[in-house]
Amino acid sequence: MPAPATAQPATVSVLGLGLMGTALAAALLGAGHTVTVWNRNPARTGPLVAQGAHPAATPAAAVAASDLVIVCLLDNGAVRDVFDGLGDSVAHRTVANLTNGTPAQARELAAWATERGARYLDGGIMAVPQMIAGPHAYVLYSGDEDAFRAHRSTFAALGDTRFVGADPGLAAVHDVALLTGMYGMTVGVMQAFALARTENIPAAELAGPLVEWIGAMLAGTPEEAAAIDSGKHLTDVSSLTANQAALPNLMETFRDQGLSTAFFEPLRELLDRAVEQGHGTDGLSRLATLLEK
Ligand code: FVH
Repeated sequence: MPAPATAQPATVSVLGLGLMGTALAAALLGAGHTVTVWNRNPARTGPLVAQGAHPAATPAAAVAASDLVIVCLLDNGAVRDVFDGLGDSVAHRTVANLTNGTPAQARELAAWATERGARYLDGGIMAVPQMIAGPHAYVLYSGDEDAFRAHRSTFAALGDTRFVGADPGLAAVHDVALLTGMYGMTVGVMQAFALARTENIPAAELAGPLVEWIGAMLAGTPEEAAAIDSGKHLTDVSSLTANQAALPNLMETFRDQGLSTAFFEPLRELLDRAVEQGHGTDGLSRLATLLEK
């Protein structure tokens, strides 16, 4: 269901004005909403107040000012600290907590909010601050679906809106899964740059080929997903036995160049175990089934 094209002006409070909270508040102001802001260090409210935001002296005052309260703090420990000081101000409000956290934390915060008469949404922001309100930003939401629908046109000021389920933990599950893919890619790319440096190859020279190669490999992700969902890991692309044979060459190269091989160890352990268990002719999708403890 697409979000409404235009939003009625809403009252929104933003708790937390770090890099991301500041971008969220600025986007809401830019969309014409009435925005109240609070930050632990009040100096950070200045630029937003200059853009038309209303400063709140306390989190409770910020919550009292708006129907919708967007929270974006460092972590959910900070959120819990702030929530503990809210008292009854949170009743009848919708709280959208876009702080990065775990599914268990989201469920616990949802229970806390619901007990106090609030509607709770948890969220995962799939963007860096500079992307907020741009075409590639989106935010995952889970929790109270009626609250999501009621405020969806306001959320649309931040980026695309994606509701992933009524279980408040689901946005965090999706968020953590997507971040896991990102960190895997980022760490791999940094390893590639580290290797290039040992031969004085400028990082810039490797950037284009990395984008081209990783992009080509990522294009196979839907096939990998279909293999995992169906349990049919047989492939004519690249067997685990072939990957197991190639990995020592990568590790030896890093060793020879004076670099750590730690990055490769988890992959080596998985490949060895997969082949040992008789999955040598399977594709890499098999590895996703071998992580359960
Ligand atoms: N920045 C990004 O690219 C990513 C994109 C994806 C989503 N993440 C998550 O967003 C949360 C906030 O990230 P941030 O980049 O805004 O972080 P900071 O700039 O470091 O700002 C942190 C704010 O949290 C406040 N804060 C910290 N501890 C407490 C506390 N105990 N009580 C109250 N507020 C607290 C801090 O306040 P202050 O230091 O200015 O007083 C900032 O407002 C985060 O979950 C990312 O994972 C961002």
